[in-house]
Amino acid sequence: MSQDKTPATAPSATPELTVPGRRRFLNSAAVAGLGAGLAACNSGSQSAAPAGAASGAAPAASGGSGHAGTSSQPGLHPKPGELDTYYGLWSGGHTGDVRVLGMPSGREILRIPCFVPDALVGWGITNESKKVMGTKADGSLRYTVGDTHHVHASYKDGDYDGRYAFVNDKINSRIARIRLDYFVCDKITEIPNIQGFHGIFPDKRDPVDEKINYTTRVFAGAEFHLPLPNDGKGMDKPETYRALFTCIDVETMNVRWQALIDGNCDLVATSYDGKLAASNQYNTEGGAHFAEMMSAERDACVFFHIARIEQAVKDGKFKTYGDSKVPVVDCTRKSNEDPKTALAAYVSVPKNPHGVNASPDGKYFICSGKLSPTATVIELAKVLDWFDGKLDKIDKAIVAEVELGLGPLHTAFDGRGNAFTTLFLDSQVVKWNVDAAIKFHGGDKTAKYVVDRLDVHYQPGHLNASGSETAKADGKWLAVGCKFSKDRFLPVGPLHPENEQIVDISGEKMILTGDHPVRGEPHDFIIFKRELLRPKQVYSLDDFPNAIKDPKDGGITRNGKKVTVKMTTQAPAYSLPEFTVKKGDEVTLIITNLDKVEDLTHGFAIPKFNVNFIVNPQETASVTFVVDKPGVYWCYCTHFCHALHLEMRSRMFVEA
Ligand code: RUQ
Ligand code: CUA
Ligand code: CA
Repeated sequence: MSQDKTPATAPSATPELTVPGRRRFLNSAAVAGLGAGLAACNSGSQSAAPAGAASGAAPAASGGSGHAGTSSQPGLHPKPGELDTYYGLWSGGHTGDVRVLGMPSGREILRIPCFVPDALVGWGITNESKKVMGTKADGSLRYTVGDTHHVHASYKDGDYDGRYAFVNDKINSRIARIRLDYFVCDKITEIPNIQGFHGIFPDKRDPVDEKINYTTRVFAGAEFHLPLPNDGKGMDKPETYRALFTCIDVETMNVRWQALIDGNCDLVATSYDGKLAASNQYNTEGGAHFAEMMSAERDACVFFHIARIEQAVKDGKFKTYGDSKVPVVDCTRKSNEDPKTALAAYVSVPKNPHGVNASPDGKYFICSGKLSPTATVIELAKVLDWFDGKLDKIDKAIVAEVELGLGPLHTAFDGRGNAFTTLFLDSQVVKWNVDAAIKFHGGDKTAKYVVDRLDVHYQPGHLNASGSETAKADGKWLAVGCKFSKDRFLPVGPLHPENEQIVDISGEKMILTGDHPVRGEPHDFIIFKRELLRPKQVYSLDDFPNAIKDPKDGGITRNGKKVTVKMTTQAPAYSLPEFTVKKGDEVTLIITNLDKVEDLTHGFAIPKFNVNFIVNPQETASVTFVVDKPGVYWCYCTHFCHALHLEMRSRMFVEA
């Protein structure tokens, strides 16, 4: 069965479109607006002529239509009661959250609110979550919008260690840390001096101390350049705007340092030896307008020598900007021409690259061309050679630059030497062999680097494979985040879900094995073996300094107009069946759930006062609100907990 065909029985919004026509239509729709920015295919291409460019058929595209469509691997559709074998952590985009998916089924298990309030759990309602999110002087939330793009987890010995995940907020330049024992966000840091915080990546070991074989830093790239400081002066001089690359400490979540660069930052990658971090740059032009950002034929991937940068900070060779105390070192081109002292190096990459991904063997970073139909393979040992004065030109670290197809964005790996790159404009994933590409680039024109092509539906952005960002890439499953789902799901009005497609990559050919819709608008994700996490289902009372350990310790205390109400829960009752306060009081309500049973979560809702939150087993949560209207208010449990869940109530009397 062709994956291109809408099944005859399915309703289609555009039944008149023939199959190749539809692909062409989508293609041209996606190209519109990129216009003249697209680089032409300009060197010998290898089965890499863009699909749909002439005939609508993809060359070497047997992956698109030749498969029976059945996977040889077990586990895509677990039977009822069966568990998935992998976790997936998905960014939620401008829903501001992180989603947990079971893989390979693609079933959504949890949403972890980070930057944006969440009504299910009371994120942004409880005092504890507001403290993480950040408040203004009046106690209200500083921000209620977010834009998460990239989720990555902490490492030990080149694999995930199950401690933390990190996610960026592009709108307000914040980074969130998620504890992977409880799947909750526990820290958010706002990064100074930047806008458009996009790429993020943890380091994988220490750049200096060999013994530290785990993540201690996270790096952040900023896309948008700004006047420094951004205080209203120099706004009309975009040529003086600058972007910064930032390093954050993972334990304190404080910003350690920033690096002033030329151009901007897009995605970020880190090396397995901890020595290098890099960011792709699409705007080396420093342009403030669309056309200016596409004027240069080549942009760059900027490499940071972490140990030297941190030595420069220690030596006091830095500046600060405005109110920020964060040390900023100089990583501009002009100040870093001597390799022996350089803090940064700019490797040239064709026109407006996007993703940069580290191969699991630790040897290469691969930059996807976006406006160029190419991927650029950079050998890290050679970058280090340049810093050591052993390589005369930094661009000699480029060991391959090969054509893949139109609109390459991101690359994943199978751990067997193959790379998988999304082609946004071609709506394909191309599987290619890195060693063969290096041979081809080195002059061996018989080297066949394209292994397979697979049509996906439609316009893929990120993709990732199981363990792809670790030394343990296992080459089993690939997920593809398709930005447009078009006709793949029942129509629901103008807003379409995205289409996450699951691909079996265990064999030579890619096999498309599943579609599932996701609520907008995930960007990136990671997939890893379930054994890597040991989540806890019940909190410890001691995790909460304000826990009420015994119902007898509950009750009301008053201090002027400030009233504290403490109660516990044990299904199906609150320890206080009623409590009395006065009009005008500022009430702080603290609830400890004393139930120890897994899955026994209670809610607490108070009508008319915008209070609703949950308390998980052995958790303590609190809210503070002002009671401005006398009357009886039935507080009730919102989270189904017991046969007598509806009876689980309390009364708040507000006296006039
Ligand atoms: S970016 S579609 Cu926000 Cu991750 Cu590449
Ligand atoms: Cu407690 Cu429902
Ligand atoms: Ca550019």
